[in-house]
Amino acid sequence: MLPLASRIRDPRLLPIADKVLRGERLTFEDGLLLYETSDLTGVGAMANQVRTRLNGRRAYYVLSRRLSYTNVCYTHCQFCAFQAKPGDPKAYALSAEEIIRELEKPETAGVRELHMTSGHNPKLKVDYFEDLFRKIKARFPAIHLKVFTMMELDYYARVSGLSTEAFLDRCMAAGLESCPGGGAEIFDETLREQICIGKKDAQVWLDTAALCHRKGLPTNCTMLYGHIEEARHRVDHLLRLRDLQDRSQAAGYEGFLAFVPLAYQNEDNELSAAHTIHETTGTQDLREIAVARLLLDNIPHIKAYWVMISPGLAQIALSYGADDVDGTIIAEEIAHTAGAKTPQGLSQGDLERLIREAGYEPLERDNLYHTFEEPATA
Ligand code: V47
Repeated sequence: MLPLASRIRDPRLLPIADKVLRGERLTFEDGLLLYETSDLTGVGAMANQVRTRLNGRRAYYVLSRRLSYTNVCYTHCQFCAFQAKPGDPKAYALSAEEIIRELEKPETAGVRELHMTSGHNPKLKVDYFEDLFRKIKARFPAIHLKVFTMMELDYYARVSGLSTEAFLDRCMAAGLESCPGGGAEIFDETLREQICIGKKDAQVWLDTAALCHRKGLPTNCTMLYGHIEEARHRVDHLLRLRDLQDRSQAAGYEGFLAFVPLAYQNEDNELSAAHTIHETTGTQDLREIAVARLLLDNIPHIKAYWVMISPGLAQIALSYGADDVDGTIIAEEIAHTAGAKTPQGLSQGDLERLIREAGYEPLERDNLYHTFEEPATA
């Protein structure tokens, strides 16, 4: 392979390339330059260097099912097209029995990860979740329960009259095994007041993630980009995640497993009605993946979330720092109500073909990145 420096066109990137080769940590200013430079292929080459060091030619995916138990939400996120207020004809909350029936459908056979996030619905309290998790685990013991954004944990603990720790203890005893990374949006407090009115501040998200890590519950992390934020907000967001991961790992916990950049979907939501916000472009999406791989030196996996950036771009993202394409998903709603044009799910065969054709080795994983020798019988 050509030396890294020969693939860099913007000379300002050369000191960053030296740091990348030496495995040195990048700074806030480095992050700004990675966003500012027009040399995207140079940024991608550096990210690919790190990706190869950490994950070789491996590209992970999981047989997963996405499900939202309610769309009723008392917070007011301007970017969200999924939420419904009580009394809205489209408002719903699923019972445990309805969720089990959904999971019994043939298309869900073989699924290893159930990823559930939803609105903030004050009618759902800790006993609802305990009952739901126990019933799912009794019927499908092999399914890993990945549930609650950090904001949901904080909210559902409060409406249950419990501390977040007590709420987590009860949910973990009932079967909760990890948490997805949603709800982080963008940490900058001024922006949060504009895009997620009524949502708790960034520190609540970070403190709740730290608590999950201390309790041995792995989580993912995300960043919503491509709306009204600027490069400095994104660098700030990524470095706050890196700081927390440092603290979790220093204390001996696994912490964040994966970072997922979430490309803003701009239809049917108040944020895009109030501002002119274009769909994110391919270069913007690739740059997010690459910058994340370079700045988040302590988070093992970076996901190319095909639902929001398209399966085709997810293939290319594998050479820009990503090592995971998320999963089969089956029935995605949050991005699709906000205009995503991608399929609602992909088959295991589709994911393997996408990965192989991009030149990588597809590896089916479980939620904790253990892999399987034999393909699962779906
Ligand atoms: O929490 C809401 C965001 C999240 C929009 O952890 C939007 O493995 C873009 O968290 N445009 C849900 N984003 C998705 C999510 C996720 C996805 C894939 C993998 C993982 C993981 C987590 O999507 C929400 C919110 O932060 N969101 N509306 C929108 N219009």
